[in-house]
Amino acid sequence: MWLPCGCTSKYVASSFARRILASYLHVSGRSRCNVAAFMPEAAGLEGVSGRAALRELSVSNSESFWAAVARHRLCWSTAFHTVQDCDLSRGKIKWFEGGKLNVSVNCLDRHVHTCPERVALIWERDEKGSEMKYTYGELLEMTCRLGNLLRRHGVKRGDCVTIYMPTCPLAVASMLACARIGAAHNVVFAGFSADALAERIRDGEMLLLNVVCEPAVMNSEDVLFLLYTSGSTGKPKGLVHTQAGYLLYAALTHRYVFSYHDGDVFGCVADIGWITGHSYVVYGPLANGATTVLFESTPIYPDPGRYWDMVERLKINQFYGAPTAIRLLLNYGDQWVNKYDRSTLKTLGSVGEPINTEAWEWYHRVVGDGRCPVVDTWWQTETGGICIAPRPSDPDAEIVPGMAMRPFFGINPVLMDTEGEVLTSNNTSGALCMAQPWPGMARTIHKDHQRFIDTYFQPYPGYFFTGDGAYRSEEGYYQITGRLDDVINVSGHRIGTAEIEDVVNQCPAVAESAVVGYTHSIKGQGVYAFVVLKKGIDVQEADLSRQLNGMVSEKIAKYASPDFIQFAKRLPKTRSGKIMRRVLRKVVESDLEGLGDLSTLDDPAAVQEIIQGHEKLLSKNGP
Ligand code: 6R9
Repeated sequence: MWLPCGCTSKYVASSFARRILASYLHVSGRSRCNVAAFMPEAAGLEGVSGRAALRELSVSNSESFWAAVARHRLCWSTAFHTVQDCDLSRGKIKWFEGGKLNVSVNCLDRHVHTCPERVALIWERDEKGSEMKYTYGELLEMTCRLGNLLRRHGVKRGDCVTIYMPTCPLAVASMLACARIGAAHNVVFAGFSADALAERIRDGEMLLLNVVCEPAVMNSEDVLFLLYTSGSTGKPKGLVHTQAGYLLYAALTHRYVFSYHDGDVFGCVADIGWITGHSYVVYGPLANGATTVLFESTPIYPDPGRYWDMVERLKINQFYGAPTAIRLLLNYGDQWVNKYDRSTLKTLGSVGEPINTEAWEWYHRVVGDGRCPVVDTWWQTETGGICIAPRPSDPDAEIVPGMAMRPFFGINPVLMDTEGEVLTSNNTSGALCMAQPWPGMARTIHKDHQRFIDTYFQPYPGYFFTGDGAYRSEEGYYQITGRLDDVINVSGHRIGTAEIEDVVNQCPAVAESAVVGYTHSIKGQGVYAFVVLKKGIDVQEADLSRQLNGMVSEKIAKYASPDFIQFAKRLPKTRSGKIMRRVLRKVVESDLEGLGDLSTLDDPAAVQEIIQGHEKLLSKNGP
């Protein structure tokens, strides 16, 4: 027997009555009414008179906050008895114990019950105009058939199923089918075309299978999935996420960071093999009953207008993409954007890397016509969902270009100095840590809990260490400065590589850049910049190098100006678009043996080009 998700008639009646009552009351009653409209379950929380108070309570009394949200937003078969049982110093994280639920029921059945004909997925296939739509009813049937298929093949609760499929409905149904029968999934990036794969799967016995598949009753802390991410050492880590806390956090962030409302079409163009695909293509949107887009093509196929053509055709309301794609498209000019009607867009999102000012401005001014908030969302595979983003905040609250800015509900960021002390003032930089647990965080590294503790909890005991550096502005806003291992120390001056890249990228001839440090006999570390030029740019490399050095000296400091500038056709990137600085560092240190795991690399040929370019530069300029 599945309990309804807090939306019992009793609840609706009482919150309705409260709202009516509040509208007749004084000012605090009015803002209480606003809070109720903003987040219904928050209306029952003591002392919450506005959004700022709600944010404060989510940190100061996080148990009450998360209990109310979990009761209201998830559909439980047994209610939880303990909100949280966490000890960050030991890497122990447990949420909603005693609770039982099924993630696929939360993502499908409950919406099928209320609106079976609502479109769950729009599959934007490689050929434009060939999109296919799947209703919640159809996705549930597909999921149940696959669940039965897996069971027939002996897959049991607690097993782990590796999914190697491109971003397509069958892949989503496979993830949900695992969740339905209680198996964990492990999605890896795939190269098959979806059609080729669908053909193979249709060939199997699928259509004969029953469309009813009894959902397994799962504990809150049973494993939902593992996802591999390559660490800075190059040895991939299988991060483990569990059922209730992850789903709740993905759903809540999806709803509030993007201001998603019922009936919106949500377009996150990430591959499902990346955590962004898990949380914001699949679990967050489906838990909220949204229509979510599965983007199976590339931003420049058949031309650089592809995204915006899709926005017009599918009437997308929220668009969520990566800075690397924005930088790429900016190169091709505004005409590819202006050709299409983008009036449905309400929020634009960015994820994966710091978004440089030029790309942010273009995204905001050209793509969003200057009227859509741009949310630069900071988070990680480890955090499960967005932790720092400009929204939610008051509708007219300022958004600073290229800044993630504000912590989400329940998130308590701190900056640490090199001695491991918490920095309390503003206008300061440090190592970004989280002082409190939240439901979406990873629970362990698959088969290596000690590595989990050593990596995330041991560097700053009692805190979760993100591995990123951040700056907190005078106003208290956060700006991510990049991975801490991407910090260079030149003659005792610590400088984030992202800071230098931001200046280099401001040069109109530059499409993108990557800066790394290398061992320098005098300065400790030297600065080495890889620069990719915009298409059709014809300049003398020596002249441009001088210009870039001048820009960095002027905007940052003389010591930050690159010792070497290598011009490259492209940079080695992960398939989610992150520049692999780890690989670039190894090339520059001439440690080709130590390149580490390259399995997440988008195109291995890019590394060979970089190695050759580096050798050429060295032979010209000496070591
Ligand atoms: C979601 C995702 C995590 C790392 C993270 C940080 C970088 C992500 C960012 C950002 C600056 C942003 N990162 N979003 N840096 N601004 N808005 O990307 O997960 O693949 O695990 O990478 O990506 O360095 O630590 P994942």
